[in-house]
Amino acid sequence: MTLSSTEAAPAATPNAERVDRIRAAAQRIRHHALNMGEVQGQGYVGQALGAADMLAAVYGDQLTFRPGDPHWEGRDRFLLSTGHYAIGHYAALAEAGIVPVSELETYGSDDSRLPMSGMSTYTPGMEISGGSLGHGLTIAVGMALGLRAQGSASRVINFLSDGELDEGSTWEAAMGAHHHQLGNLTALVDINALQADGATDTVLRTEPVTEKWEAFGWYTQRVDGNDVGALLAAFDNIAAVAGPVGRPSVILCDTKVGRGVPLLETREKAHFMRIEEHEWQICREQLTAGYGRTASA
Ligand SMILES: Cc1ncc(C[n+]2csc(CCOP(=O)(O)OP(=O)(O)O)c2C)c(N)n1
Ligand SMILES: [Mg+2]
Repeated sequence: MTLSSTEAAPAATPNAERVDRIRAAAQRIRHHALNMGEVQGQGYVGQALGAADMLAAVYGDQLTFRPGDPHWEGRDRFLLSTGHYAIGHYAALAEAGIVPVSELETYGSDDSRLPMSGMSTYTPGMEISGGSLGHGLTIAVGMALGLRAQGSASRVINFLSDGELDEGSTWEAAMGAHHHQLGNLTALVDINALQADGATDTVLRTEPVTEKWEAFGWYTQRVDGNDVGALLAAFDNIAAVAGPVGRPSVILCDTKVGRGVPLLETREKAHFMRIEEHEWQICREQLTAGYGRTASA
């Protein structure tokens, strides 16, 4: 892990039981995502598999919430900017007990509470409708500011993607968060090196991305987003410096699209995957065969 900002000493290594618990949750999130993807035969399955460790760490280790009362005022807020990642978010909401696991099979169907792009009016626990990219962090800044003004101890975590870093509004929000010293705000960026039109570095290069966030005044860490131990350690480092007033924090997470399913890790058209009928079972078997196994390993 690269610890870029200097004010926090690295926290102790997260204990094995905690890491194992979150890794197991991530594995279940991946299985849910495959099952949901099969309902449609296609979709943003690769992103769900890639971000499963981040989502498991957030819901299983970081957020305070009441599963049966998604609007509870004292909850932490998790904002999914990237509406197309909803499949992974629904899997995490099921894992968290906010959405019944049995409902996941309705994903993307007419009248389902789980549309293919995340909608706050449809789904319990979905704080925003984030499909129009570049708005999540702006909303998160407003929420963090509002919560602090109300004297709330709740934090705001915004999940965004590397493609969203192409949006000017993201950087306006980043500047605003630092200006207002939103120590209750964390951005979690999935850097999967991919966008709808191809590789991020060919569409619009965002690197050196760590230095950019640092220059905007954020407490910046960059980790392997498929390494649960590194993710938890990064959150622990934030906890050591966080407060209602202070630097906003960002965890830049390098992930692999399709992580855990070698068949999908090597797909050329990875943004929106078409998966053949006979391949779903292969995907499940590959996932079951070993967490952390990659196409190159
Ligand atoms: C404002 C806006 N512009 C364009 C789109 C179309 N769009 C949908 S997903 C996507 C790719 C965004 O990049 P990223 O989230 O990194 O893609 P992924 O990693 O999921 O392939 C784009 C451009 C959109 N949803 N919103
Ligand atoms: Mg991407």
